[in-house]
Amino acid sequence: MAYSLGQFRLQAAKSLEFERFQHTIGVEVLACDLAKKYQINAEAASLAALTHDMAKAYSIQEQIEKAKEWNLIHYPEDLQCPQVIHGRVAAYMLQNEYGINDQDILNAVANHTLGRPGMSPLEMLIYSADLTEPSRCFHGVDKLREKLYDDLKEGTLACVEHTINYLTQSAKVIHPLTLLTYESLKKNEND
Ligand code: DGI
Ligand code: FE
Ligand code: FE
Repeated sequence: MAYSLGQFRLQAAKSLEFERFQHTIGVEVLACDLAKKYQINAEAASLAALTHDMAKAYSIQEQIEKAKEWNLIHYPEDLQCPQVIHGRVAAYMLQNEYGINDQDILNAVANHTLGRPGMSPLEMLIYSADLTEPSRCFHGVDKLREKLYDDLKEGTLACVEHTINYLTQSAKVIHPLTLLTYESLKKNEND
């Protein structure tokens, strides 16, 4: 690997606001712990965790401009709620500026906000650790963490359910990928 985990950690410390950096380290700690439990590559989990929010070093307007330039806008909702595109922007940068070619890592970063149907274990891990890392403190977060330690897929489904409830209660647009992710995990549960 051309860039070490230490370099990505340092870059996160330098480029992100302090709270965002703390969150990033929280995602790494939880993702690595869960990776050990579920026999997922811990180095891949660390790398994805450390870089998942790297595009947040840019303003939302800059994220939109980069996403347009790099053809990363796939749904009208991407521009209606542009806070959902920073994962794809980060994955593009990882591949094209940092030479990361592990598709599973790139997918985990790209899909950490919305998920996608048929997520891999690493993608589920980063999606869920992002929502439940130690510094997140919303009502019900402990229960979500417990579920994640019981069963990665069911825990991830509970995380998507939580997000849908939160978005509904705050009358926000639910992105089609959020719903497709939910349906995919639910179907899988019933298979
Ligand atoms: O980047 P983080 O703050 O660590 O977390 P994130 O990447 O999961 O989410 C970024 C934002 O995206 C957060 O405010 C929730 C929002 N979001 C996630 N799914 C949807 C969504 N917003 C809308 N409108 N619709 C969605 O389906
Ligand atoms: Fe994010
Ligand atoms: Fe995050």
